[in-house]
Amino acid sequence: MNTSQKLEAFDLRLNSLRTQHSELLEKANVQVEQTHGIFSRYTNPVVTAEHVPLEWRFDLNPTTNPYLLERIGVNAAFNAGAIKWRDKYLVVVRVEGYDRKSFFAIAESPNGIDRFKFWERPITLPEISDPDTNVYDMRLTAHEDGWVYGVFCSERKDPDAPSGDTSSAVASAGIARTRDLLEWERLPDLITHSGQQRNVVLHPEFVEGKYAFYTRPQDGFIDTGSGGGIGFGLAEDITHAEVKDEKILDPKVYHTIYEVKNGLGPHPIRTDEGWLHLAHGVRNTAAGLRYVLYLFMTDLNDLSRVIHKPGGYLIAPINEERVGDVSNVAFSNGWIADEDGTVFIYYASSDTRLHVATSTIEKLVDYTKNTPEDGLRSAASVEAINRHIDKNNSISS
Ligand code: M1P
Repeated sequence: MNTSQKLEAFDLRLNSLRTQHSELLEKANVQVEQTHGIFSRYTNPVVTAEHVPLEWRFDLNPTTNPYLLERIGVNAAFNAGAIKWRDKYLVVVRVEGYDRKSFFAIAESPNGIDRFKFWERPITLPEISDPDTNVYDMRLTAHEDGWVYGVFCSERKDPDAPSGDTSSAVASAGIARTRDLLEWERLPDLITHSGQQRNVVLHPEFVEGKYAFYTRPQDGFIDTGSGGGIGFGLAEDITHAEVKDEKILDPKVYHTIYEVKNGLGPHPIRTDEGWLHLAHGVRNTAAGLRYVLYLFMTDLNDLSRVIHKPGGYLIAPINEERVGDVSNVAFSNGWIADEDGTVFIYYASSDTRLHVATSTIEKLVDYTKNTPEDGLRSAASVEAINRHIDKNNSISS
């Protein structure tokens, strides 16, 4: 090919990439009713690796990239925090490169269900003196102190790993805050005294004049060991946050969907009946771990007291959601409760892509209050079904 043919090929390819990209970004999402009536899924994921701007992935200069090859690949776009911001629906996506490093980037939608578009640049998250190797799963909290906080997992190589062990890691809760979602101030990581931390969430209101954190203590990076469960504790000073005492409010339990471990999703939503929580539970199977999402409610005045807990899961991965980099995973760290009572649940499937499910506060509260609790035995499950049948028979007779 001579130079002008090369340039022509370059332009053709660039136009085609741009067309495909804008078609993807404009694609409408269609609601799919579910038999259970509790929430709706949508036909398409809301954010995928392909949504990432071409400018991040390609050198668009025909002189330095004559074949228009992708220079920086994006592997996945998933586990996103969420916030309604200036009438737009924003997700802070965990974007993972081909190099396995995750970072955060904001995508914005006019309606919360489709047309998500990334902002011009990913978030530049300041590092602290001991830099993170990897950061992921940011939970956003618009706190009553006026700041928007992002609490996320900060991962570093285990300094005590024996030589040759290049996998062992240590997870802790990183904290950053912003007033405009553009400039972020990094604060010291949360200090706890219970091992490693992932899935840490900041409560939006002061509790006893202090910052309240939901935690998930565990002994190792993957295994909970003697730790586990969703914990709760208070910190006096957010600029040097330390939770001295953690109370486990939602433990892991044998033969449940959260038998191996669990962790809070986004911060809870205040309702008239209590704080509504979305969490993930993990069980073991012959095919590996299975992550599903469940709801529970805590007391408005005693945040560490669970007052309603439906048995089983709300959202489990189905169909193509079941397959990805880490298959059989539904995970959520973001939801938005809109002024009209609509709830947008942003959940990721199999550590690969981001979806939305919609419901309402009223329906989710009804579900949480009235779904039978886990009876923890097969016989108790049958008893619950029989109570239903008896109730239904008394209506028809
Ligand atoms: O791979 C599934 C999930 O595993 C972790 O969650 P947990 O700490 O509860 O095991 C996180 O790394 C999460 O990002 C991931 O989706």
